[in-house]
Amino acid sequence: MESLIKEIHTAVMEGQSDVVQEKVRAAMAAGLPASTILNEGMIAAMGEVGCLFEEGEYFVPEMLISARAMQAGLALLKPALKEADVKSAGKVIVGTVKGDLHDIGKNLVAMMLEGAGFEIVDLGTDVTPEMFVAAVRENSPQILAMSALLTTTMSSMVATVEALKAAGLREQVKVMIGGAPVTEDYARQIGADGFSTDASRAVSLAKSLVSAA
Ligand code: B1M
Repeated sequence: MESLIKEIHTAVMEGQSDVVQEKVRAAMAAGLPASTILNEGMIAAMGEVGCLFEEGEYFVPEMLISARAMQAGLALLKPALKEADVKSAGKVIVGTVKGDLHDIGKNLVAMMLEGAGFEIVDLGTDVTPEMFVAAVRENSPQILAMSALLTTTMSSMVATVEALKAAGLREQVKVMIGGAPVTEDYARQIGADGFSTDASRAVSLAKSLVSAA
């Protein structure tokens, strides 16, 4: 039993989607709880991937491959997790802002957050402030996470924060932002609650925002 969890852990770290799926199936067939497979196998592995990335041992491609392997396993676990009603770490709306079609970083952030147990509502790319506001109203998330890769689209982040205020929703949701041109100063300027430089740090930020709420 324990060795299956170890094998899932290793396969996620090595980004072997097929092996992750094979071992997750075996672990479920052996009667291991979905929450154990998720927390001790996959989430723990993604946590380690995050540490290795921060230490410069892993780079974006390795992190992406691990995240994909984790998603492959998660797809098999999801029905069982719903049945077991495993507590979500929080709900996060994610999207790339209006006018911006870059989604690789945003997807990586979403995958890492999902790997850490957050429930993700991904609005995709080219998301207008109105679409973000509507999604916050509809889903009542703990966090709204916006990504921008272009200096010309960053202004949509402040427009979204203002739109949240105008809709009376700003106090109900924490706003985190990121993307290559985004800085901590900019986050402060526009009244966001947090900023992170990469997907791994986005997870620690999201956790701290939820626990501070
Ligand atoms: Co574009 N592009 N692009 N592009 N593109 C950049 C961003 C650019 C820097 C290239 C350059 O000129 N050197 C430049 C922007 C310049 C600027 O604004 N200062 C640029 C440009 C100009 C353009 C076009 C305007 C080009 C044109 O058509 N003339 C055009 C715009 C289209 C549009 O969006 N409307 C365009 C188009 C494209 C492609 C479609 C070809 C493609 C995108 C494909 C896709 O995403 N599906 C593309 C690509 C691939 C890039 C580069 C080469 C790579 C971006 C990437 O995916 N990086 C990029 C140059 C570069 O960054 N070196 C470039 C890998 C990814 C993992 O990193 O997205 O930074 P990143 O995400 C990181 C962090 O930023 C952070 O975590 C992630 C993982 O660690 N992060 C967050 C991101 N979001 C976060 C959110 C968070 C927290 C952290 O919390 C919410």
